[in-house]
Amino acid sequence: MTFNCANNSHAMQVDAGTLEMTGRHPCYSFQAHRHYARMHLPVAPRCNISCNYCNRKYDCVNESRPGVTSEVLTPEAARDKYLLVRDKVANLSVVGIAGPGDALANWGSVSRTIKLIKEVDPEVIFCLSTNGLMLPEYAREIVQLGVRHVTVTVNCVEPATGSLIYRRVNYRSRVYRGAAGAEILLQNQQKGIGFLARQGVLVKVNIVMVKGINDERIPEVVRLVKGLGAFITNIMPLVPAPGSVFQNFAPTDVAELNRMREICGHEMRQMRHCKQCRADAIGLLDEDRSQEFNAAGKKPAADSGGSGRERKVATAL
Ligand code: CLF
Ligand code: SF4
Repeated sequence: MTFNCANNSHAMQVDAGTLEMTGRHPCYSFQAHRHYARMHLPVAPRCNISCNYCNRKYDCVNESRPGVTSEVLTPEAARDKYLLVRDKVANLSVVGIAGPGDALANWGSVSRTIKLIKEVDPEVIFCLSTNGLMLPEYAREIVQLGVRHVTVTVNCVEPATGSLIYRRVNYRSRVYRGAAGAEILLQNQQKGIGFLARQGVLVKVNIVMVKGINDERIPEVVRLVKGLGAFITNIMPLVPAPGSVFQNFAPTDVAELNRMREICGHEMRQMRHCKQCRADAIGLLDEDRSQEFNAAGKKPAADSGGSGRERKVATAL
């Protein structure tokens, strides 16, 4: 049985099982976010690109508030933490992997984590967040593992704008800078989104709105990813990360953000309830309980000022 997602003129076929999962996914369904909890497992410390809004001392800004750092877990420790949390958090429906680096730059650990958790709980919904660089390599495996919800951050459609956002792209053991790197990244994002959508995966596209950089061209991004079969877009504010290239940029104006969501809402479904959660977030989107489950009861760093308590995250660059 399939469902025709008529909100997108590029109709996509979603099977009934995926649709049922989506009704319990707090990010993909506004209604679900009041009732269903997610937990993030921070098993992905490395990243393969350098975004100008990122400071790699912290979690991936493509999905998280800057200034938030998370512990890193091995796949086995992640499975054990999942079992502990499942017993204590009601309506835990989704296990997401959202950093603290890029999920696909750590695919060995990420895929092992998914397999280990599936062994103990075949019913849980898995969700991944990625910059999309490695999607052409891993999209098939993602589908084979049964992951039906993937977020890709796409900030622009062409390399010239990309060169203002991405400093470096580390791809197949070579470093590409400026527009050359952006071109590889954008092509891989687009290939990956198209492939996943054709396989019935619901792709959420995050877009970080940066005034003077990509803000005027966000409707083009939305049109492009709609054409590729994405399910929903999530236009997020820039929250300038201390120590990043964009640290002195103004935070995205809320009225301008809402106006852009409104404009793009005529094109396709918009997420408006994102909390830019941390890479080890646990609970309802409005009620983070991660500190309760932090290793050995240590208080995790959650400051925005780079106070020196940050954990140094391994990075590929
Ligand atoms: Fe996590 Fe992201 Fe999956 Fe949700 S979060 S990997 S899609 S389960 Fe949700 Fe958090 Fe916003 Fe992300 S509120 S930052 S959109
Ligand atoms: Fe930082 Fe990598 Fe995430 Fe970009 S994709 S915000 S560089 S962790």
